[in-house]
Amino acid sequence: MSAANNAAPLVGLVMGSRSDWETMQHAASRLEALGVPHEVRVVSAHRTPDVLFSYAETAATRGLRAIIAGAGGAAHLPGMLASKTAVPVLGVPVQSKALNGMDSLLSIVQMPAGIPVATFAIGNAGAANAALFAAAMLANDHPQIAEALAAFRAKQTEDVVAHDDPRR
Ligand code: RP5
Repeated sequence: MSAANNAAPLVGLVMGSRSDWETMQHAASRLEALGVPHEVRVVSAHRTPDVLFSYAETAATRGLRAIIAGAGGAAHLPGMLASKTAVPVLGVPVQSKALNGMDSLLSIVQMPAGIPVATFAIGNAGAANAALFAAAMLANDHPQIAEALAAFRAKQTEDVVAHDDPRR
């Protein structure tokens, strides 16, 4: 277990089903790599609504500063969490089988005015970017996370520059 997971969690990474882990692991691995203390839970809006309420109601007092919520289909988890906590919610639309994640995307992004959910791309890219965004939100108050984020971006740039001929 890494230092990021031993410290009190700053980010809650939740998903509607264990089946979402295949996607949401891409958020977890980024948080891990950046040293962002986080926890991971399955919290279903429709199968465990009481758990959802309790998770959201205790999020701020437990020290969470962001919640990354992934869900697919009629993806009401991020919006319901946001309605029960002032902790910022970052929604990740999981790619559904039936509609390729368009259902998830529209369910999460189309929040009526008043309860915002920051919405990311469908699938793995959205999960990864939600983690990077959460790290950026924390960077001002946590210099080690700021450094890790800067190093990640610098390496990403170097990798592109070092392999700028796609034939090689
Ligand atoms: C949603 O329903 C979950 O977020 C998941 O993406 C989708 C399917 O869930 P399972 O039937 O695989 O548990 O609640």
